[in-house]
Order: sequence, then structure tokens, then C-alpha cells
Amino acid sequence: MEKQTEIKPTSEFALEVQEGLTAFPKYLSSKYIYDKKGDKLFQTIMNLPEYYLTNCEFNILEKHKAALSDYFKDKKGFDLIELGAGDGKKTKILLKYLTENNIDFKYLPIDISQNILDDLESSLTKEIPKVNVETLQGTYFNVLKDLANYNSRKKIIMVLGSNIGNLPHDKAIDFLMNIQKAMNPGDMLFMGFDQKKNPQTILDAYNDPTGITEAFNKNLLERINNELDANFDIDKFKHWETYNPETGTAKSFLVSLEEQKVNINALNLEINFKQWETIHTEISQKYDDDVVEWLANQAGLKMTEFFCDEDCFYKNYIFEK
Ligand code: AVI
Repeated sequence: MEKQTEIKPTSEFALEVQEGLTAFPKYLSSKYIYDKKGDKLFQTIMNLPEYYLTNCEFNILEKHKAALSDYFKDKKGFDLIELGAGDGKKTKILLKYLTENNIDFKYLPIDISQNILDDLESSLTKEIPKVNVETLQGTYFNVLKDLANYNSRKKIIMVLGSNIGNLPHDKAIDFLMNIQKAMNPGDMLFMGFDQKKNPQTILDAYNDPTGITEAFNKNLLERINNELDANFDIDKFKHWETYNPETGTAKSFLVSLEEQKVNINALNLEINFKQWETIHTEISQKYDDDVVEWLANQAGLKMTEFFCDEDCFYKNYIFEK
């Protein structure tokens, strides 16, 4: 049994850690992997040869940039709003093409991190100085709410990287529904969805031999150590990945290698682990057209087009209201 005296967790992070580690089976939310170190590890993951998602989406944008530009452009110009812009490496393919072809648009990257936005803006000034950019710092939905009536121009809302895959279907529908509410008729959502494929390819993408994905997963425990004064010994946990080809769900776990106790001082909480007990940390959902169409319809959107790479490992879909 966990030992706990009355201490009120003060942040959402503390509250969720307390909830997840006192539940059975134990779980933690992958959204908390992303502090400064987690962001860096994810950038490294995106460049790993096993993490095919990056190249697939890169190739899709490169191959279809002219067609996408035709879909997006509008007589009155348009606003390209990107949720979770990151370093913008993939987006720059589109931005370059649109700028070189004198298409009238404004680029509005949204990110929770002002640092990421500052880096993106200064790299754009160097690489594509003609692009009209306005960065927006905040959570996706606060910013989207503000943008719902931003101006009367066509909005293209873009979410790359299959970020939706980190949400279970009910949360994915909420996410799509929130985007749908910020759209007007004629606006478009352009979103990446990683596809079902050979299960081994998927397992390898989340289990690289260099251990970067393991460090990324374990960053959750490091954050709890640093921010909640805990004493996880991260070497006593093993990164474990599973993929269920029936549901298309890849799941990450941390498995306790031995029976152990961990103290989380900020929560006045002692957590017991049995040997081989798990903490479920992340899902990375893989899709097919039927599931994507079902999610979209549930959220009040219709799928109007998709673009895929050579092997159809990955697809970017266009949705309208
Ligand atoms: C951000 N997200 C789409 C990544 C994914 O593929 O689920 C996060 C990730 N987890 C492990 N490797 C990459």
C-alpha cells in the first residue's frame, strides 16, 4: 500500500503524478516528457533512422507542395496556422514554395514554448526572409479560440508529426472538435497521421538501439525527481514497447527491474513497486483511412483529400467543416 499523508499537490503536474502513480496499474502522461531535455531528446528521435515518420512527412511535403499550394491558396490570401511548430524543419518546405511562388499568406506558428518560437522566427528571418510570420505563444486551444474570428481570410490549420497519435480516440475526437470549432466553412485542417504497417517497423521506431527513446521515456522520472523532489533510480527501470496490430496502438512502458520504494517528497508520498510492475507512459496510435474518417466525422469534419509517401507509411489528410 502507498503511504500518504495529507498534502495538497499544487500544480497540475504534481496532481497527475499523484493520481497516476497511486492508480492500478500505474500510469503517467507523456505530455510531461517535454521539458527542455525532453524537447531536445525528441529532436534527436526525429533524426533517428528508425523513426521513419520524419522522412515520410518530409517526402510528402516535398512531393506534393505544388498540389498543396493549390488547395490552400485563396484570392484574399490565407493564414497558415501551425499547432506545435517545433523547429519548423518540415514546414519550411511549404513556406519556401509558397514564398517563391508569390502566394499571399501569413504564417502563424503556435507553441507553448516562447523559446521555440523565438528560434523558429530567427531561423526564418535568415532562411526565408520574405515570409510574413507572426508567432503566437500559448496552449493550442486558447490561441485557437482567439483565432476563431481573427479575420475573414481562409484559415489553414496545420498539425504535423502525427501528434494526434499520442491521444486515445476519445481525446483525439475532443482535439479535432476544438479545431473544428475554430474553423469557418471553407477553412481547412491539414494533419499528419502515421499509418498501420509491418509491426516490426513500428516497434523498431520506438525502440532504437542507441537508447534515445529509452532516455526520452525515462525523462518523465527525471522530471519527477527534479521538480517534485523524488528519488527514482532510473537505472532500475526498463523501457518497454509493445504494438498491437489489431488496434494499431503502440504503447510505451517503464518496467521496474526489482522490488523498490520511491519517495516523492513534494507529495509526501511513498510509492512501492513490485518486481516487473509497469508504469504506462505513452501511446502512439497508428491509423488507417476508416479510423481517420470515423474520428473526423465524430468531430464534425469531413475528409476531402489525402497525400501519402511512396510506401504509404504515413498520410497527411485535408479536412473541411
Ligand atoms: C510526438 N509524438 C508524435 C511522438 C510519437 O511518435 O508518438 C513521440 C515519440 N515517442 C517516442 N518516440 C517519439
